[in-house]
Amino acid sequence: MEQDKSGNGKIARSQLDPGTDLRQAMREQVTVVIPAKDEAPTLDAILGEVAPMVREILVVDGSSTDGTAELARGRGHQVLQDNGKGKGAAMRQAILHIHTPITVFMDADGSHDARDIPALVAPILRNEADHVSASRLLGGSSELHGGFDEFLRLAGSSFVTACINRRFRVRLSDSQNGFRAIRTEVLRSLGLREDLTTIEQEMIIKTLKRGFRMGEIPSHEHARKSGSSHIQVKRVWHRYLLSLARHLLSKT
Ligand SMILES: Nc1nc2c(ncn2[C@@H]2O[C@H](COP(=O)(O)OP(=O)(O)O)[C@@H](O)[C@H]2O)c(=O)[nH]1
Ligand SMILES: [Mg+2]
Repeated sequence: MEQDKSGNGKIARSQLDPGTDLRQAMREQVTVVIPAKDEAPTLDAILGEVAPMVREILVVDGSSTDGTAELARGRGHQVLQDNGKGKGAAMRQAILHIHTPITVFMDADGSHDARDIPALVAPILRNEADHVSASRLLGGSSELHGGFDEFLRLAGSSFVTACINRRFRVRLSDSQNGFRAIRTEVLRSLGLREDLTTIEQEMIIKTLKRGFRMGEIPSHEHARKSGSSHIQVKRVWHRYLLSLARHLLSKT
């Protein structure tokens, strides 16, 4: 575990071989929130893999028409309907429904590897971090390279990360991944406002601004296993810059 204590937040990097205690603590203390919009082809396998690892799974459905919500309910998981404003709004809606000390956010398209959840949660359980982000830059990505869209995403993400690092004197590598673990009380204290996927950078900025400890672990991002991304980078890139400026400059 490396730690950089030079800024407001500490950077914790860890790759952990989870022991029995960690597995037990996860079954008692972790809720996994999965925002899902038309992800039935991949959701079933994810639920099957994640359910034995954690206390609860909460699926936030984006008015799916492919049976996503029915599938999750059929497996006995709580399903919330989002308000149609976007993934960030869907994640915010889940916050009041979490009853465990640790929350993990994970996508439903097969990009995130459930086997990395223990490593995400471990630094929090060891009290070395309050919020741990999975990094595609440390763990590699099968989605972030190759075309112009990918180039835009990677360049934009790196720019945002560099701004955050400069502002808080930290050394994060990935500011945009949706795969993260956070203490639920910290999550509630952030006062999140973003409706889109801009919520990922908002969560990191507000964590650091409030002096909480930010960590990262390497995690490979797999290619989406079915369907296509809900994000059209060319249409929303300016929202990331506006959100970045707003949260870096504002006092809250
Ligand atoms: N509930 C809900 N989930 C969404 C919405 N938009 C995207 N998602 C989910 O958020 C996750 C990430 O979305 P995705 O399209 O894969 O974005 P990308 O990984 O950045 O290309 C997936 O599980 C989506 O189903 C939305 O408006 N509402
Ligand atoms: Mg995806």
